[in-house]
Amino acid sequence: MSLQTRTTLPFPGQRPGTSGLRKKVTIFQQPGYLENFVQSVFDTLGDCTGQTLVLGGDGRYYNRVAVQTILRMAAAHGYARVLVGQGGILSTPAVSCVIRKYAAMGGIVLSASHNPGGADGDFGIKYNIANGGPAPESVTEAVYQRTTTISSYRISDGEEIDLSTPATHQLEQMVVQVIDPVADYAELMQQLFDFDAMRALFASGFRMCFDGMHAVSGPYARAILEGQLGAPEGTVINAVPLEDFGGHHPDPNPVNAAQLIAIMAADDAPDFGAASDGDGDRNMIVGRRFELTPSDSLAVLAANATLAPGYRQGLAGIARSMPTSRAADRVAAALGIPCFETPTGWKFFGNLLDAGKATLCGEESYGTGSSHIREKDGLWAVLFWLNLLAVTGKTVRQLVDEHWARFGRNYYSRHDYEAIDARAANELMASLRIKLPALAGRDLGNYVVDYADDFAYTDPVDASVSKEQGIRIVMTDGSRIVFRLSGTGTEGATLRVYLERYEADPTYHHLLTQQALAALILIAEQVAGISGWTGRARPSVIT
Ligand code: VG1
Ligand code: CO
Repeated sequence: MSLQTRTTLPFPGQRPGTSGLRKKVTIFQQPGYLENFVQSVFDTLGDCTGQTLVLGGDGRYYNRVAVQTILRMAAAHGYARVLVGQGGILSTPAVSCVIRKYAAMGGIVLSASHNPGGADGDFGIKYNIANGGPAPESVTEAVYQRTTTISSYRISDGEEIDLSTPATHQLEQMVVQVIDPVADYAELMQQLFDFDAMRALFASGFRMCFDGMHAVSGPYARAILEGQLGAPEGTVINAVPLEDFGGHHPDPNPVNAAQLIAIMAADDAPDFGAASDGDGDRNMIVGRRFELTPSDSLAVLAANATLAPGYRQGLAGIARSMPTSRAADRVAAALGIPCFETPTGWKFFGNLLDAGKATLCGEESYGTGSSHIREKDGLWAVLFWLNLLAVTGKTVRQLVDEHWARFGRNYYSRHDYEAIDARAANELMASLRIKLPALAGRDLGNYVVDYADDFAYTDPVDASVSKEQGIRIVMTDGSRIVFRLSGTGTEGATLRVYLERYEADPTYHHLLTQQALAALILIAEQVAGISGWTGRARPSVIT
């Protein structure tokens, strides 16, 4: 066994997006591609001698190969110890939990999250820092710069490590500790939620369906819901992680989790439904014949947070990404706590959580989380809801109806135009940017524009500035249209159009969402010329 330095040439385009570097598997399979990126991460970090690294992924195709490569590279960089999930598996929230619990220097998550997997699908890699959260832009940008000049990487030529059972191995001077991927995470959940109340709920005959989407959360959900809370076997469907997620998009929204939606719409539907994504950090909450937006989910959790033991002392603040609906802002105002508005991507919540300024965070893209870790957390959100259902004895629909009656309803929808021509997408955004200064005060349909801008964020903790984070057109009644380009896709560009309208009057709280937003949808098309630029008459996904 020996350490080697191998020469390499830079690959173009290794700039991390909203959440790490995501590319087609075939791109990652090019010799040196993964190694270059990992070496650039290690070079950016500096001295790793004696440190602990956490390593795991969502089990998608190429996960097993990448884990072995990264172990051999870590051994060549002086790490004292790598904690790696059994089988190379760790959900994104579990990585965050383990980094924090064992005071690791950081972790590497192998996932392309909600993107499809398999040999023709996507792969991804992301570095998380010592607080357990995604590296901030300053780090990801430095990594990218390093990838453009890299000329060699260091690696051990040691043997493949057996990851099939929890055990300790030696690789060069480094200890490889294969850990149970679920145990630490499950222990954290027990500290936050009322497991007795949830056990009693299941014992009373309460029925639930959790869709693991053949992704990483299946084993976590089985261990906690079926194993610890006594939910009947079969509560978790599609529970076995597969390298290609069974050919589906592991994206928990009503379009991609159609099986769960059908189960929850049936006459004999269970009381509660939920799904998570590829790497286990997203959640979709579904009531019986009732779909809930993630923005509303965040607001309801915030309004009822003190019902869960881990949040009994109340919330310091709430943070949401800019395109997320402003339902949570109304709760924050009622609670007398601040509500922060950040750019899209969980990395922007890290500083607010570390500084104790925010306790709950959420994104409209089925992401919810809290200060318990530094990633969004799918199963955590599901358990939070279960805890609320257990202690209130109410249904999802009742809790949400009561919430709207008290705070009003923020009708909300996101329209995605996926895999469109990247140049056309950029031109659409550029032409929209030019129009912004002239929009304020103008009539658009029955709306009057209050202001229109390109969202820029100054981090309240470290004063770092992030520009061009989404174009927003805000009406005088608080309704909004937001346009942004996705930073996680791997084919062409994806345009996201976010639509929001506030309705205070309970008589109008049960309209069909797309109808309630029809006037704004029309305005979005007229202002941005979406069909002209994209050649698409309608979005490919509506959530
Ligand atoms: C999307 C979502 C964003 C989320 C990101 C990563 O990014 O919109 O809210 O944080 O995915 O989530 P984008 O740039 O495509 O809009 V995950 O679960 O894919 O790590
Ligand atoms: Co994810």
